[in-house]
Amino acid sequence: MKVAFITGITGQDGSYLAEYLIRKGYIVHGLIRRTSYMIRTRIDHFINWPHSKNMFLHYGDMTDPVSIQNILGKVRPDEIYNLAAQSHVKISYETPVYTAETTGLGLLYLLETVRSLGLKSKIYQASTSELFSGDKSEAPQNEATRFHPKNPYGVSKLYSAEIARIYKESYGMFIVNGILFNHESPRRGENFVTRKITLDIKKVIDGKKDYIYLGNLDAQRDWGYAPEYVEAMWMMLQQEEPIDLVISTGETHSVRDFLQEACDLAGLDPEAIVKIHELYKRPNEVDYLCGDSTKAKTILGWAPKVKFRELVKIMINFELGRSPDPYEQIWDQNQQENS
Ligand code: NAP
Ligand code: F7E
Repeated sequence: MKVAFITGITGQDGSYLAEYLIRKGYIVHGLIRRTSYMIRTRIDHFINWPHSKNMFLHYGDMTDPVSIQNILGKVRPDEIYNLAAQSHVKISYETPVYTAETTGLGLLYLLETVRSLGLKSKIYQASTSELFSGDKSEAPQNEATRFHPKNPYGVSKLYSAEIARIYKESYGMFIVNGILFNHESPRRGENFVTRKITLDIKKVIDGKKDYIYLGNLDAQRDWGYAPEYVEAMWMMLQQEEPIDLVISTGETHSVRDFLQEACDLAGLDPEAIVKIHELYKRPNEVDYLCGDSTKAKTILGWAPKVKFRELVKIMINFELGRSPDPYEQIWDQNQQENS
């Protein structure tokens, strides 16, 4: 049985990835943080901690190298997925140092530990389309597009992407940067724009809120479905060589488009329920992201099934209690098609 270690296991991607790997027969170890209120909603349904036979959780923190050393020394994983991050762009302006430590330096602690212990673990680093400038003239963005981050989160991710490359080239370690564009799901954090919209639509329908307050509706994003993106993470670690790849849908839509589509599905008029508030605007914006995943299609055979309209439908239908999150069906379909 292969052993995987996931940082960020309580997050959107970490929770799907853990389920995906357990279904594949892995033993999964995850890093969790001490919190005053023990709530791990995204993983509660499939773990029976601490009694589960193939799933283990360890207390630690990406800013505490001792905790990383102790865990990796015990677990000695075949595969490491570094998904832990302060991942909110707007909040990275308010906590720039913490963001740099967790999202940037955290990977360095991990890489140094793997190197000094002499582990042969393959390492996946959660890189991002926030490495790009978002200038429309540079789209569609691919592996050759220049990096020019616009915010403290993006530059922290640039540090981790570059230190990953440096350790790969200097020490011959297997480390890949998955340059993933935005990916969403019913498990998306509640203050990212897609989930905020779908959650607030439900609150408006239930009479718990009169308005949805949003920031810049003109930003354009390439939004995919998170369960398909964790499949790409796993595929990248099954290759003979570590190759950095862009993972995206190739379609781009504005926040306004997402809002309109979600409201249409819920039978609401966005004009009547949305107000713009400065609080949700950023000091600088990444205007236009649209990824080109041709290389991932060629090397991994990966291509997303769920595009924009289907994604909005999945999120709204889940929020309004119309249908469950279909991630297991999508994984089964993709597996059948790939075998
Ligand atoms: P998420 O939902 O915000 O999850 C972040 C995870 O990191 C959580 O498990 C969180 O733990 C953990 N974490 C945060 N700070 C930590 C620290 N100091 N020590 C240990 N754990 C810490 O993020 P996501 O959407 O799943 O994204 C996964 C990764 O992919 C992130 O690195 C993100 O930056 C990157 N990424 C995401 C996207 C996207 O569209 N989702 C696109 C490209 C790249 P708690 O639960 O305790 O807070
Ligand atoms: O914003 C605009 C906002 O916070 C999307 C992270 O997973 O993807 C994510 O970063 C757009 C931006 O995601 C609100 O200005 C308008 O243009 O959902 P978001 P993000 O900043 O694109 C990348 C790939 C990552 O790597 C990150 O970790 O929506 N927007 N009004 C708003 N955004 C938020 N959050 N809230 C609003 O009210």
